[in-house]
Amino acid sequence: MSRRFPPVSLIGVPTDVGAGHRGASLGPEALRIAGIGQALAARGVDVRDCGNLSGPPNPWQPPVHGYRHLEQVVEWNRALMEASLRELRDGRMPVMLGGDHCLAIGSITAVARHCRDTGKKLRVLWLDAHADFNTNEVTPSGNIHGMPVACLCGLGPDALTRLGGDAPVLRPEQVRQIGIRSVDPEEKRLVKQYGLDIYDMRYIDEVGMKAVMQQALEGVDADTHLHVSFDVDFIDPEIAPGVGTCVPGGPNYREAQLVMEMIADTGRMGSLDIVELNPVLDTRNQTGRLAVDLVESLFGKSTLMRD
Ligand code: 6HN
Ligand code: MN
Ligand code: MN
Ligand code: MN
Repeated sequence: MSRRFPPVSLIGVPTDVGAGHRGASLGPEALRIAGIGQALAARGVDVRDCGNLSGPPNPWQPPVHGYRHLEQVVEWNRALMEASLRELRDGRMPVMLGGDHCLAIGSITAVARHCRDTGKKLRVLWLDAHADFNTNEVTPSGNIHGMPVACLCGLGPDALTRLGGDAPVLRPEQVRQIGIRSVDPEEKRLVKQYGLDIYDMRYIDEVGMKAVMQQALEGVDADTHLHVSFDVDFIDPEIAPGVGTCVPGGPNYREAQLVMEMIADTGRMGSLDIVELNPVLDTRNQTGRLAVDLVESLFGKSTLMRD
């Protein structure tokens, strides 16, 4: 069963500088305590825990020109981009233990660079309650964790859009967003203008998760690198309360599992972010344990043996 999965490198990114609540910086340790390393090893995956990256502390300042903590966000993402690229070049699958969702800028910039070098097609699956497509001009909060997809598509400050040199890192058609149910008014206009492929909760209710995932994975082939950006607030907060920005009406346990199982079936996942877990808001690491349970399914654990 480990055949389909390359060796994994866990990279802890203990930061909450992009968020509006403190606490996501404790996410990496909560995921370790929930047993992420052991769970993957038990799946037969070769796991190396690289420990935590270091970066600037959270200065807890108000936004400046529509960005809160821009300098700190840039510094964390630069460190992550370099660390992630190192693991990718070493033939390993980086698994980012977040940390708030701003870290997807560094993570995906590294993956895009690696795909360019190796001639792979990159597809990003963005599992989230939010579209994360704000800019400093339209953001209601100034929190950069609400902006990573826009930055990756070239909308944002040079320091973030050109972290790896070239911009844009992604074309909108490389992204599929699943589980979306909270988009700010001006952000809505932007996602329409950029033509983002959004499978929102209404669409999931109407056609069902299986059809949604078939569509989101259409065209994925042997030359595809799938990057999964898993924001834990994707899941319904009834079962995943440990997040800073929870929105009711998300996928239930089985719907979330099906998403992970269908991604695992492709055998093409090459990198993964696990973000926005906030242990301070959780109950006895319930959400941390659920995240690990879902990640096991991403690595091929299903209810029945289908291998
Ligand atoms: N996340 N759209 C809101 C904002 O402040 O821009 C919420 C963003 C949440 C971001 O959960 O990664
Ligand atoms: Mn979110
Ligand atoms: Mn997010
Ligand atoms: Mn439902």
